[in-house]
Amino acid sequence: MNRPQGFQIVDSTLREGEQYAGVRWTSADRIRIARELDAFGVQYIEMTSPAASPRSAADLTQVARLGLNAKVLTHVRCRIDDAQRAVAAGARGVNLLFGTSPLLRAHSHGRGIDDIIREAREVVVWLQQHGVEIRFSCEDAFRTPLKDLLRIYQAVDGLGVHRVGVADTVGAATPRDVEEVVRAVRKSVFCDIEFHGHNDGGCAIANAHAALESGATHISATVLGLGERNGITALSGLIARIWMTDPVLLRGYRLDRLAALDALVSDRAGVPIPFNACITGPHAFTHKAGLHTKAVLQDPRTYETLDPAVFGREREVLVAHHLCGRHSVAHRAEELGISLTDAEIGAATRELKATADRQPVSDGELDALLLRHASREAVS
Ligand code: HCA
Ligand code: CU
Repeated sequence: MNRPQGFQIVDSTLREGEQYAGVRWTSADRIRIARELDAFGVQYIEMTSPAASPRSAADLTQVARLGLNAKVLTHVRCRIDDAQRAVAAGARGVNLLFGTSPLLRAHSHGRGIDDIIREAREVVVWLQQHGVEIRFSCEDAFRTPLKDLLRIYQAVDGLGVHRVGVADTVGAATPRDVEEVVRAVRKSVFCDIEFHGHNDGGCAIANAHAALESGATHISATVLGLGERNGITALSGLIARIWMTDPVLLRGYRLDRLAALDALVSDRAGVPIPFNACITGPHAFTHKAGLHTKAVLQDPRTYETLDPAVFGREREVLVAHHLCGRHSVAHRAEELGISLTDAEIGAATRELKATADRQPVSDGELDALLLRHASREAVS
């Protein structure tokens, strides 16, 4: 397995993200999200097709004119009229897609593989005359026979597209499937390779990482993983995953802005940050059980592979509960400037556990309990 040498993020919060049920970005949302994505450091911002609605077209133009570092792309059907609208709206690049699996060919557009290649050629050649970056993606690539898939990719690679896209549209691929297909594509084309993976089987982040390890150069992701059904690779999950194995690849990003980006999108989408979101989940750096807190208080690396400080987040050690241990209790006493003997810490811990078994204990109640144990000693 070769370590990836580099990669680029194609953020699709403003395209795939708005396919999540209930999401409806306003023009102001799109601009704010685009600016925040740019500040974080994504290389590409993919926006909904201008063919989708008048507002989609106008907002694409507005975001394309913001002068961001990120290249503003739009995602369109592989049709001349869509491509014309994309160029007219001012997109710097066009992400084309064509359904290639037997199911989509039968029920979505009725084309054969030769038709797909012919129509792709027409659109790609037209776009080349207009100087935009071109990506061609096979929708439902993992349910497309590999020989059909490679034939299409080789054809568009031969035309000179910048990237091909490999899409796990139904979220059914495993990391092994991704490895097999992306490696085969890597051997068949010269251009860059983008991976886009849905999360129906819970593998979206793992699959994106497998794609990188197998030769993909671009990963499609959205903030919070927003997308059709239960979404796609979440940006924060992708970043966490890469940080653990190839942190040098994250040099160019403002990792300390990730939490603010997730918070902005959560607020604008009306979707809470999932409790299990990597890095940005509300308790992603909270330690609770006594065994954990004891070790973390000595050296956080015992139970943390991500350093919260890198991501502008803070570590939290929970004490006021029945799973507490004497070390976390002693630590809290120390924070309060209360000095307790070992025996007092033991007694305070026992009382805390017994109380927490009966009812929730607030932080204030915990502190009062510790003060009581200290004053017992002072009195006696
Ligand atoms: C969709 C399209 C897409 C496109 C991905 C891509 C998918 O079905 O809405 O262009 O690479 O998942 O196939 O999001
Ligand atoms: Cu998708």
